[in-house]
Amino acid sequence: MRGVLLALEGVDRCGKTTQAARLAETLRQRGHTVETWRFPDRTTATGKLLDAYLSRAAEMDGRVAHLLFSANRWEKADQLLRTLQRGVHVLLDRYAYSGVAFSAAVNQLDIDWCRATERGLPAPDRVFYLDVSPAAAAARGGYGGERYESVPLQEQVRRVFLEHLYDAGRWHVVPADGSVEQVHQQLLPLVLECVEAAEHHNTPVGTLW
Ligand code: NYM
Ligand code: MG
Repeated sequence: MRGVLLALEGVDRCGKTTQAARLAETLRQRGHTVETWRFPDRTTATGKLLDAYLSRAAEMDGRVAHLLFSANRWEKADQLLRTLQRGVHVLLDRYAYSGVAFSAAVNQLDIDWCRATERGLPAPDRVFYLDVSPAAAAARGGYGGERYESVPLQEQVRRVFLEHLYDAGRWHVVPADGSVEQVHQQLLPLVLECVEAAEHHNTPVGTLW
């Protein structure tokens, strides 16, 4: 049986990284094989350019940044499919939805143009949108260091996620202003349901969009 592909999405500081680690730990305790992957992957050649862009060490046209974020996913797509085929579940800490939401909201790029570069990527079986209010996210540690980390921009990003990318068939919007443990307790049954369902029917991995 292939692994399931699950994406955690949301604005900056919504708790995706923390929740991905907690979910992976809980799934492993229950005997599942899980990997967490994060995008952008800052270790690759494109990732290093993106890290410089995000930390403001480099300036870049918004379209160029968008294409690099997209390339940063495409260069891992085959490896992602092979990992799923080995029966490993993959939790994605951001994916193509962040790619479209940030580029469209922050650099005012056309949404269809932004979506086009993601078309054909492996599609997550489920997307968990961690819905934190931008003001609560801003109050969490470390906010403000990178490009895009301001309350008005994050509000626009949230709007693109929920008004343009939300897909009722695939997305769960999980309120995320609560504690790590409260959010984990909301996410866990939803994630377990996907993982356990996958053990019964082996549908092929879909593609975006
Ligand atoms: N980001 C992330 C994008 O603008 N496009 C993308 O495709 C992805 C995956 O990068 N502010 C933005 C969102 C974040 C920033 O992400 C870095 P993180 O999860 O803080 O490392
Ligand atoms: Mg960040």
